[in-house]
Amino acid sequence: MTTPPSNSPSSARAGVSRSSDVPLLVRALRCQKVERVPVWLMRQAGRYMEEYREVRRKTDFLRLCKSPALCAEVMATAVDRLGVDAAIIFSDLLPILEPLGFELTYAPGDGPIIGNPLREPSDLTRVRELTDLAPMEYQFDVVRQTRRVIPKEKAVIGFAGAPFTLAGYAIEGRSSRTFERTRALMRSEPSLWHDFLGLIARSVARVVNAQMAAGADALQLFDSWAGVLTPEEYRTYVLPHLRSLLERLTPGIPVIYFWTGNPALLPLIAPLKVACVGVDHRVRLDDAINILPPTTALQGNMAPVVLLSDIPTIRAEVKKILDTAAGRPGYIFNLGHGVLKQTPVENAIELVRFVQNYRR
Ligand code: 1CP
Repeated sequence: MTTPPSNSPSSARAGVSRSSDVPLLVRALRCQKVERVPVWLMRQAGRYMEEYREVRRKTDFLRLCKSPALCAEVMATAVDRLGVDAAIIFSDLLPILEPLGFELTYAPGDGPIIGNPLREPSDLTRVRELTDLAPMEYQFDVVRQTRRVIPKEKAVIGFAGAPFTLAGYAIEGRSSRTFERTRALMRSEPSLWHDFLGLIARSVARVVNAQMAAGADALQLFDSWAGVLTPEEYRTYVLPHLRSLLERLTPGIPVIYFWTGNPALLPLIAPLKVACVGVDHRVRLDDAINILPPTTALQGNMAPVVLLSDIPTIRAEVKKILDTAAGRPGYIFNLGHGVLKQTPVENAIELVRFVQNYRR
């Protein structure tokens, strides 16, 4: 495959879709044939980048999330340095919990803390469904300002947490690797569980619809911790709420569903009505290609730890992934999960450049 210059008649003859109005990433999400594989990285703006650390020395994290001009600048700086094909808005999963009635802080080095986690049925009385979107207006402003500073051919991705992952933080009250309280509560208080997840799904749907209305080109729903669940837990306690969220989205929104950790969930995820499914590094890319319908795009797969090795190793890993995905319409290069804090920025830059220039 070669990359002819834009508007080349040969690309039109080859049936390559190249509408300059539609970002490359969005065309790949639609499984259209594209001139090259788009690439961006989860957590591409973050602690591994000196420019970000500089901003954080002056602003605490939650305040940063509520400063749209600064959020747009942080993401634009990362996009510019890396040369990636998409900007995800700079924000976080958890601020949406504030207008739902949760007290959120980020302790330095400790991650998010919820001061009043949901633990029993009476706690649900103080949880509010988000119907008035005014408290999230700063996030829609982040979308508008990011769209303004990012070149048109690059996509701006809005995002939110998926119901299970958001509920997990609201119930545990902090980061967890196992979500034991959350999984115990599903079983011991199923009606509380379903009421709470229904409320989250409706609230998130309103927020992400508003992100799209503010100018986002696509949406990523992060179910980062879904992999801690058994397939039965996922089917019974999570899928119905995920489907209800998806049904509430404005028709035509391209959604990327991101989850990690348990390849056994993939057959349950495959029938979801989303444009794209994230494939983390624990899933074999060729298995995902076989299991997902040909009309669903795929994103991801390189283990973030590869970026801690040397350039020849990184190139070899990227090549393996691109060769496996070659010919599959609708593949987006990304890591299986976020960029690690200790990643050398030069390695991330080289990765992006290599994906964009790779020819089989
Ligand atoms: O400066 C800092 O120390 C804050 C670190 C940080 C950053 C840079 C947090 C705290 N969030 C973010 C930004 C962020 N979070 C983005 C912006 C885009 C980007 O940098 O490219 C996005 C999309 C998220 C989403 C997010 N927040 C997720 C889903 C993605 C994932 O990694 O799975 C999750 C799980 C969170 C929760 C969160 N935010 C921050 C922390 C420390 C945590 C907890 C993670 C955990 O529980 O282990």
